[in-house]
Amino acid sequence: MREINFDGLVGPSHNYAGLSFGNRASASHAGEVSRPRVAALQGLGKMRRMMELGLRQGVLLPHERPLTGWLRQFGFSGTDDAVCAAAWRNEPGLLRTALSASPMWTANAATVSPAPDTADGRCHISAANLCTMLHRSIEAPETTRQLGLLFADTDRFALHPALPAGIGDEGAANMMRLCPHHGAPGLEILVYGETRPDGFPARQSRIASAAVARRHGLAAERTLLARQSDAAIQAGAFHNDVVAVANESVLLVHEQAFADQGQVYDAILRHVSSATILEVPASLVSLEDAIRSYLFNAQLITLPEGGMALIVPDECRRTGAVAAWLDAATSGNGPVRRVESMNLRESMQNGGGPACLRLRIVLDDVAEAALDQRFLLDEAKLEGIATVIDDRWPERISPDDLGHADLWEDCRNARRELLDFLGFAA
Ligand code: SUG
Repeated sequence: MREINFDGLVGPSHNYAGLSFGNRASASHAGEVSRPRVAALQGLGKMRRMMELGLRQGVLLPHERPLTGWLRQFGFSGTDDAVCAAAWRNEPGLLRTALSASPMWTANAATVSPAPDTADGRCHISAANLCTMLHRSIEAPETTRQLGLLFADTDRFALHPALPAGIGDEGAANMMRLCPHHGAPGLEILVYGETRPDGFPARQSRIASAAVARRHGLAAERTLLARQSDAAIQAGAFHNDVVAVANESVLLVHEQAFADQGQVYDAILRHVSSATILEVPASLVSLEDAIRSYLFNAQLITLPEGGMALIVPDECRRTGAVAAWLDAATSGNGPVRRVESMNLRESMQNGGGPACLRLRIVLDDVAEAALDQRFLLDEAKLEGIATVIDDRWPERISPDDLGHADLWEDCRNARRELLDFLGFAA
């Protein structure tokens, strides 16, 4: 079995509206000018690199923006442009919400339990409701539609709808899977948080994590519900994947990621006795540096030739303590053979690193063949997507542009052309 990453293609409306309370990057870049074309090409560059490294790569599609149907629920009526114009005049925050390109962060699209972990031997997928942030709560219907196409084969896949709103579920960003190798039954660690009064919100609730485990038919002895530390949430780790990442038998984790760090390590070592836990102490890398650099939002991948690579954002090299830790970690005989830095600055400025941009799925050949192949990439599709981005994605979006009909039209046309190219009717 192997892992396939499905990256969210950065949509043409990518902008900095500061919509995500508790996400420090989103807050600090609010009001800046975004560069959607560069952003999408940066994301595509990561997909290309993964393919060069010998991994299978897929893509999930940008959602319709502005999401006029959603705005109509607030009493705005008329043509699509009239709806957007009235929203901009009366409730600009709603139009900003309806223009968010946040579906790019597909680690939040769903939680995936591969077939070896589940009672019925199918791969189970739960779409996330993302109900804590308004702009992300509008994603689930379109995400569910795309996942329904991708995983249409019900002999291999079971797709569960998003949980009811009010019970925060933010998907795979809050799940880690530890196993001797991808195809073996894994220990699934579902990480939740608890909201403190006056603090940043915890976006994954314990009830949601427990529900996902039940729905997916996970064995109790291979399931751990672990609580995120308050310190991590308050430092800006709004998802667990900002302070920890796992791949097969390796966990890379900050010392202050969990409320009970020992409980997590014991469970891992009980399940995979040969596991390697690379704990980064706060004395070497503070939570602040971890969150600024997004060290733990790396993609830790198994290379086809053996060994693992860590795909980190460029910001890691520019954060002294993190760069030093990376050099030390790769100089010895550890499991991480190499580190590659990627420039994902446009997404990073909204709090989305390499791991946020991908949904990982472990599959065998038969299940892979059962996927809707339109979502899988090859060289020709990469080229074609790059051409559509070059031709159609806006070069820049300033905060005022969000209220202009030209931008709405450009976003609709850009997405339509991409969907046409990939064989999806808009
Ligand atoms: O949900 N940023 C996203 C970043 C998601 C990162 N995902 C993972 N850690 N897996 C969020 O906070 C910013 C949008 C804005 O401010 O316009 C935003 O939604």
